[in-house]
Amino acid sequence: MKIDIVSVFPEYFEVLNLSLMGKAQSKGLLEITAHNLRDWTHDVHHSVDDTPVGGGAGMVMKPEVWAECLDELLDLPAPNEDDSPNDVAAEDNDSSVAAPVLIFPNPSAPLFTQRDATELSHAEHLLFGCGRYEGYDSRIPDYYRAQGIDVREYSIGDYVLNGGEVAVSVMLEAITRLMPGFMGNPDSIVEESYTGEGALLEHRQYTKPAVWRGISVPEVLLSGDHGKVDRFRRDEALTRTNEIRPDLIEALDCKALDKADRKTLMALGWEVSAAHPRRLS
Ligand code: 6GU
Repeated sequence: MKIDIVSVFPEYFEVLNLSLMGKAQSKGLLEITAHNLRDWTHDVHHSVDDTPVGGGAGMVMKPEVWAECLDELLDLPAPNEDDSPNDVAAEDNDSSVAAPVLIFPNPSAPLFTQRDATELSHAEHLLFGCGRYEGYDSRIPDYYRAQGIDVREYSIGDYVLNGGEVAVSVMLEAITRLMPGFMGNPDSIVEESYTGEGALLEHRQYTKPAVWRGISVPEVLLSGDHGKVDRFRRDEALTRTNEIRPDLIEALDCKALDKADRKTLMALGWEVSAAHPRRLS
């Protein structure tokens, strides 16, 4: 997977040379390049932002600098300035070549989820554009969408960061660990929270010793009865999800629940005979 990142702080992405992400790069699984947006400026101050049209606080990233950069990294011809703005539809849309996905972190965009991470883990080329200041001119994503590029804007949560850099490293970690060959033990991603059909929070984990500072691990985990252990963990996942993220219970497919799941959910106050569980209040 080829990954290009554009930022005014490309040094930030040196963290991607560490740990599993660094290993994946030396194995040739990932090829990450962080570019400095200011390399595409022409003025002495290397300015990338300007005041917002319509007034207001802060600065907005200029479309011209971004476009010079993105045209080059996406291998698109720079348009003729006299082209009608309505003629921007994709010329040859050859979907057989590795189509790049252009991603802009944006706190006002839809949430980035495990589903997005899974989908993007199959892409061959990702290009991230990190905004700073009050954001980027909205015509940038609009323009590249009109060129036939797959453009995504994502937020990573309901809080505000100073720029997209942290969000890009979060998204990249979630995406790349799902690539075949990335993890030493691929089984460890199968059972995790937020994956698979019924997304539940994971059960609690314990290691040895069985009693530590007077606190015992649950007895059933020592029983050696795999059926009982699986059931205990599944019930714990359902119980914890009910407490912490009832929205994930509401999203479950009742048809995918076994008899014991239904019994546990009913005991927790859910009705399970419709398509999705419904809370009995
Ligand atoms: Cl993607 N960007 C910024 N600046 N803040 C955020 C975010 C993104 N997601 C949550 N907060």
